[in-house]
Amino acid sequence: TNWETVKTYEDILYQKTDGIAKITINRPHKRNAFRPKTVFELYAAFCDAREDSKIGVILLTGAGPHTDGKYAFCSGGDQSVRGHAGYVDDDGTPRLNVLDLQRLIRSLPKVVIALVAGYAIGGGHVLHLICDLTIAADNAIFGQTGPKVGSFDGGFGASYLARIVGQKKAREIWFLCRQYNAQQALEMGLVNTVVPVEQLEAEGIQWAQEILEKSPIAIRCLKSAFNADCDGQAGLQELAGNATLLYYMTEEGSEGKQAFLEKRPPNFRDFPWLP
Ligand code: 2NE
Repeated sequence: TNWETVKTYEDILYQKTDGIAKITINRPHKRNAFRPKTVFELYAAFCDAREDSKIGVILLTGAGPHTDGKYAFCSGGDQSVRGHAGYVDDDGTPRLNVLDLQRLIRSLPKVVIALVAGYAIGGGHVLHLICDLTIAADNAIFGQTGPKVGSFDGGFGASYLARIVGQKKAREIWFLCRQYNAQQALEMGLVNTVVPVEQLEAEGIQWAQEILEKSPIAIRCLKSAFNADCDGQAGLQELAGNATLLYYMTEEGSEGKQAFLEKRPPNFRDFPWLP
């Protein structure tokens, strides 16, 4: 694939090819753990991909293998910069800014596919979880560690996990902090498919290309509909935003604006009150 670098960052790689953006967490020496800076960079790249109307699918992955031969998607928050009230960057401010990133990935109206090779652990597990689809390599390992390392994600990390794998399994995952292999993840419905690690990116591109053949508005309405079921008023806002978008695209919606600009009363009389 002919990947073009969009912008150079310190902790991530950001590339695009025809219709597809690829965002790679690039801290393999830390199993791709994120610090606040990593998350700010991820957020910026996701915003760029969201704003680019040529991009329909975003692949999120981790750089690897590391020099020790091991792979990681992401091992969660970088515990070495975890301070008194959150993860601390050079400015000394404690943060949990990965929560902003989770909401962005979930709400942006394009398809986000996690490509997981090796560890998706802790906050890294939650990141794959909130992506629309997950393709796992056969060496993928999934799990939460919060109760072991003094943390927890009671947001999407708990409730959305339970929507996906069921209450019993979600409680097992969090309460016991075990690790699960790719086959077990597939059986739980935690991932969409499992492929040999060397095929992971090719499979992601194949899925992306199939999606790119489909109708962008149908896909964005479906994503917001799936979200609305779990996301309360924020979910309804997304769904309703799509209704507004479609309304703006009608002559009827346009008549209101046109009348205002022409300083005349709107004429909606010709538009039908459909059954
Ligand atoms: C991922 C895992 C299971 C891999 O184990 P292994 O044995 O393959 O590698 P190792 O030796 O543990 O790790 C390799 C290097 O990466 C660093 C390690 O410290 C080690 O560094 P060196 O000793 O070579 O210098 N590393 C790995 N993960 C790191 C991390 N998260 N932070 C900083 N350095 C890390 C194993 O490494 C592991 O269990 N990692 C920790 C997983 C974890 O507990 N993550 C945090 C969960 S909490 C969280 O993410 C979170 C949240 O709960 C709520 C909101 C936001 C975030």
